[in-house]
Amino acid sequence: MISRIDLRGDALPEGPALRALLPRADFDVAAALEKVRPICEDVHHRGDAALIEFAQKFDGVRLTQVRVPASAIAEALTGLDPAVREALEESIRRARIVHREQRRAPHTTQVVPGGTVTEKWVPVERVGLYAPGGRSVYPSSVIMNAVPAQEAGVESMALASPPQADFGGLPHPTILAACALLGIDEVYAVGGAQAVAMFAYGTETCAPANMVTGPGNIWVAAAKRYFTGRIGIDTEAGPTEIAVLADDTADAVHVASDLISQAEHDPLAAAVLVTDSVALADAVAKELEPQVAATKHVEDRIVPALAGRQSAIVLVDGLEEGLRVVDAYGAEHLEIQTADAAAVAERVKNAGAIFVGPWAPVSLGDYCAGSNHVLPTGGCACHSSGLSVQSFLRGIHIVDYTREALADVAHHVVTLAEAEDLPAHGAAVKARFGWKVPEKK
Ligand code: HSO
Ligand code: ZN
Repeated sequence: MISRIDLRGDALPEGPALRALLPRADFDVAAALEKVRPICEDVHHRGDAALIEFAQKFDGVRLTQVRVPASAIAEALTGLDPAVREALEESIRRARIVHREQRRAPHTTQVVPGGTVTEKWVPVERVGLYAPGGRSVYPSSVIMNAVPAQEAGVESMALASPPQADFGGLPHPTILAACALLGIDEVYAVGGAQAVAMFAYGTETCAPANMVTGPGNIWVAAAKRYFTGRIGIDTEAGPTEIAVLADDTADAVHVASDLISQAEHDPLAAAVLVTDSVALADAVAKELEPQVAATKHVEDRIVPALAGRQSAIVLVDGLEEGLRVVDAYGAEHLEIQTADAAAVAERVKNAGAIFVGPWAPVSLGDYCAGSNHVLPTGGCACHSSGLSVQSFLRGIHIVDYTREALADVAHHVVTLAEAEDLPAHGAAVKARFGWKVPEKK
């Protein structure tokens, strides 16, 4: 069901050449861009009327308004299974514990006597969260997006999720219930690229947002790319990935179940085992069969995900080579199932999140570890981080110099201005000292 890539024997190539040997899904956001452009521009020009038309066309739902009434949100919470409510509340509680500690205090640096630079942190004013519908109804993702934004101090937050024909044209009730638990009362029954456009441009009923976050399909990712530069985004969020770095101390049953757990998301999801143990590789490959047979979502997602070119068991000579492979891959989620797993995790440079040892499966992080599950995919872990309080903050430098401190450095400013052929820059300093460069001290 899963292919093998044997990298044993020869020395591993460097950087991009090593990356090229590793499996990865095609997720062509650029190709989708042309298709979302007219949708986004239609929302720009016709606002709510366009959103209502798209709901009919894409979701098969006849809407009279796009805003979800407060009563529907309250009813969704009343109707929520108490066990699900308790689990969501625990997930929120743990996420708050972690994200609260990510808040940043302003910091002042005394550069010279009389000259300071203070960095203050200001939350983004208004954020639009997207929650997918259809195959992926993830109230946990609402939590993972809302909690860091709230802990960052974002004042205005709205959520959009596709209208569901099965639920009277409202978003999925569990999504609405999660909103109620998080205190989000501005909710729109709008899905896909048009939801991103609604937040980017604003409509008659929805005020424009400064930033849009949240997972979605390729159309949502393409719309985020379309608006990059106009609004902030989290990541484009490609299909889920799990990589497991394991040696012969790992339990094949655990490794197989963790690979399947992320394959369950999407036929394009990636599951990659990197190991120096042929015995473990064989045991995991064997173990996949009964475990896959015993679960749901087999033919539509798990089998295509595990059998796809994005998934593989990668054989390496040893732990050092394994580390080089997982760093080259830069997985969204990386599990370390080796001897001395914590020390091995310390050495990893590229991963969205790292799960250490036998008792930290990725699914714990998906729901209840306190960590965030919105993580960079597609190798973006080499340059980006997962969602955090920091994602919703802007750092602003406040420059404060006295007359003396400016006089002290004025000659350098004037010299650099002349070197860049920008004499007016130098003049702005000279003007403050009778149009002369103050004497060097
Ligand atoms: N593993 C997904 C998040 C998720 N899992 C939501 C379950 N629900 C991407 O990190
Ligand atoms: Zn998951």
